[in-house]
Amino acid sequence: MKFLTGLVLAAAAAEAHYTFPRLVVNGVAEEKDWSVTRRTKNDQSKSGIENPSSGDIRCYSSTTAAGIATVPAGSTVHYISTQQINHPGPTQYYLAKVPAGQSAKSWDGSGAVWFKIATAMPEVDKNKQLVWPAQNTYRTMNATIPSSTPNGEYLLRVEQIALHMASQANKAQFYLSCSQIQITGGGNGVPGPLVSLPGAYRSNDPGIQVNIYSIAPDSYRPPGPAVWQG
Ligand SMILES: [Cu+2]
Repeated sequence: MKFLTGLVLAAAAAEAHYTFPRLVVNGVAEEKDWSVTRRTKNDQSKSGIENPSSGDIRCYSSTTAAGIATVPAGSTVHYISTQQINHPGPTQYYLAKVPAGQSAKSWDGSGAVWFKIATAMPEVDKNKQLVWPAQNTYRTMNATIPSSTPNGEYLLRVEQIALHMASQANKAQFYLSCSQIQITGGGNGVPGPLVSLPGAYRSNDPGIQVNIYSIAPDSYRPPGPAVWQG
C-alpha cells in the first residue's frame, strides 16, 4: 500500500512540472518542438531550477537549435507548455542581442546582455489566493516585442517562477526556455538596463524568497531589472 501511494505521489509531482518547447509568434507555433527553441536539460525530467545563481538560470544548459524564427518587432509571443502551468508565480521575458560576427545558432548569451521586456503581477482569485496571468493553462502569458527593438538576431528567454514553496530559501522553481530569433522591422531603441544571467538574481530577492500566502498582490516585486519600455 505504501509503495502504491509513493507511485501515485511521484506521478502527481511529475505532472506538476513543465517545459516550454515551442515558441508561438503572432499565433503561429514553431513547426515542431525544439526547432528554434533550445532543448533544455530538463526535457525529460521537467524539473525546475531552485538555485537562481546556477548557470542553468540562463538557458537551462540547453543544446542549440537548428533554426532561427523571424519575429517582426511589435509581435505578440508566447510559448506552449507541455503541462498545465499550475504553480503560482510570475512569467517574465528577456531578450539578448547576438554580438556582431556571432550567430543566434551558437551564441551562449554570456555577459551583461539581457534586458527584460515583460513581467506580470498577481491578482487575487475567488479562494483569496494569488494568481498570475496564464496560470493553470497550457501556455505562457503573452509578451510583446517592443516595436523600437533594433533589428538583428537575439536570444529570447521566457521564465515562469513557481512560488508555491518559496517561503523557504532556494525553494522557488524556475521553468524557462531560450529561442533563437531574428527581429525584423524594428527601430532605433536603446534597450536596457542590461544584466547577466546568472547574476541578475539572488536567492533571497524579495520576488524569489517570498511567502505568497501572506502578501498583498500589489506588494509582490518580480525579480530582476525594470522592464525596458521600448
Ligand atoms: Cu512542482
